[in-house]
Amino acid sequence: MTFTPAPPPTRAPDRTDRLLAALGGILAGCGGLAVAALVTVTVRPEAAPVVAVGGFVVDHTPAGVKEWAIRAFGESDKDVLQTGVLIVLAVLAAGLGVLALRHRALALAGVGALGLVGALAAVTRPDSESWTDVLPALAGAAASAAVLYLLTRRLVGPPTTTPARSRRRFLVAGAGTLVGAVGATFLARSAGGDRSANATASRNALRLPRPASPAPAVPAGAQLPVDGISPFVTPNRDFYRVDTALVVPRVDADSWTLRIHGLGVSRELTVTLRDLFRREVVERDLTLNCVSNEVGGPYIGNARWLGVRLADLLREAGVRPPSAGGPADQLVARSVDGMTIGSPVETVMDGRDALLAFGMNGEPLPFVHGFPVRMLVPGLYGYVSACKWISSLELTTFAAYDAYWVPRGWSAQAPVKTQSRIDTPKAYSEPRAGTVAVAGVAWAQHRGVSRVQVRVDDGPWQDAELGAQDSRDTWREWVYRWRAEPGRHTLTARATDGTGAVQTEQRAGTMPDGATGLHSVTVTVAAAQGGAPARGARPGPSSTGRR
Ligand SMILES: Nc1nc2c(c(=O)[nH]1)N[C@H]1C(S)=C(S)[C@@H](COP(=O)(O)O)O[C@H]1N2
Ligand SMILES: [Mo]
Repeated sequence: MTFTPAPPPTRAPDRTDRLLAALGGILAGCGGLAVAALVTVTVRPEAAPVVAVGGFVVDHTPAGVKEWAIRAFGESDKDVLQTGVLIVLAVLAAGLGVLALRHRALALAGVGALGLVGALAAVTRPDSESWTDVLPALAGAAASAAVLYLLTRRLVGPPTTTPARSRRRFLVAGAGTLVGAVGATFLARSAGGDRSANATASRNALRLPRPASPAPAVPAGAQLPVDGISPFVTPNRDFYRVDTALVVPRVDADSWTLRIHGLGVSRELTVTLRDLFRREVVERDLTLNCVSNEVGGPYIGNARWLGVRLADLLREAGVRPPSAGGPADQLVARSVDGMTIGSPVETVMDGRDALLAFGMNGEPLPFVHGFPVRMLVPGLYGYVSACKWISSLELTTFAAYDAYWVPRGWSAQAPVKTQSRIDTPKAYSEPRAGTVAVAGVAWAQHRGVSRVQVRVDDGPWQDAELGAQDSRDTWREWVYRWRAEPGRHTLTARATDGTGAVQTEQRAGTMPDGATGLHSVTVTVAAAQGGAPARGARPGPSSTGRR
């Protein structure tokens, strides 16, 4: 009689195994992302899988959803997006972990598929210039698959070990993975900082040239002495930021060039920053605003810019505007991150101060605002004029080429619409009865603002006092001294531009070429002498105590 061993007892995975397997999937994902981060350091920050997939999502999100996201999340929209990508990834990773319990090969194939998605996203980004952009995602997927394999093998096998022992071994390996992933991520962070050191050093070392054509001093009366009104010049740190860049491009000023080419260019030009510094440098105050700004919204700022006249450079390249027989009617600016922004050649060359700017409020452009050089055209919304991190200018036609936002539903041409905003009092505030300064800003770049009026409830339009006009390319402050009576009141403002056209009260959304309508705020005026808040006061610390 021979002794045959009994078949090994196979243990069906239970709830705890599945939970641990899901955790294992997530740990494998963390390990993969950490390895991807390390490899990213040797490629470029934009090739990081989460960044690349996030960029793909940005480019393919329907316009309506994007507008909603900007409204809901404001300038943190990018963090929200990346967090969203990470959450989706975590859910998929947990699922693959559970799948690996029974169908390990299938789960590993799933990890590979995720790696391919990341790699494809990275290498198809418009700014991708090398196949090496696939490396972070592929290396990450390989690492992730290895971790998943090792962890699940500990969890389900070998059958001779007790469940408690396999789980202990799993947890030890899992903790090791986590420590390794965190360490690798920190390492990648610090090494990544070194990579952009050149750009930072080039910005720190930059000495801006003196303007041959300085901007006149801001007139004394441009800034009204009213509490709560926008500062006439927006400090750089408060200047709004709108762009699609999930990683802020860090361009080395010393190796930056701009190429001017295309239809009707008789002398193609490539200029360096030093070349621009040697040209006639001009300084101008210009107000920039975003087409996505809702009536009363925050996406507008006014700064003192230093740069060169774009029209001069174009003329040097032999470009003629359409009115002088030039064949190109669109100037397409391209940035290092692949953004394309189209402006009418006629507008850029009509004598206004269209700039290639390298200075902002006395310092080199901040990285987020386009260092080393950006474009600005007074009178046009940012998405059709203000290309940051600019790398080339191509002359073409509107018929032949749609810039980035055009197939996404925005107009190819978009001059700024006349608008006014009430900065103070704030909506739902409770000013005291008596004289209340109702004040804000109004803008109609390149046409100027000639009048601002305020209406209280359904009353007549009353003229506001205007701050001094700096230039017709800047916004203008205004104040209306209101004799406020107790109760609930709605204040509305409207501007008239330099051509005499009154801001329309017709409401329109931001899409496709800028919002219209009048900004209103509702306030509740409290009685003058410290008494009870007026009826209708909003529930708040001052009124809840009385109920
Ligand atoms: N490269 C690049 N340039 C860009 C954008 C962008 O997404 N990428 N956004 C444009 C838009 S929509 C606006 S409103 C302005 C905003 O400039 P700011 O961020 O300096 O305020 O930049 C413009 N230039
Ligand atoms: Mo914008």
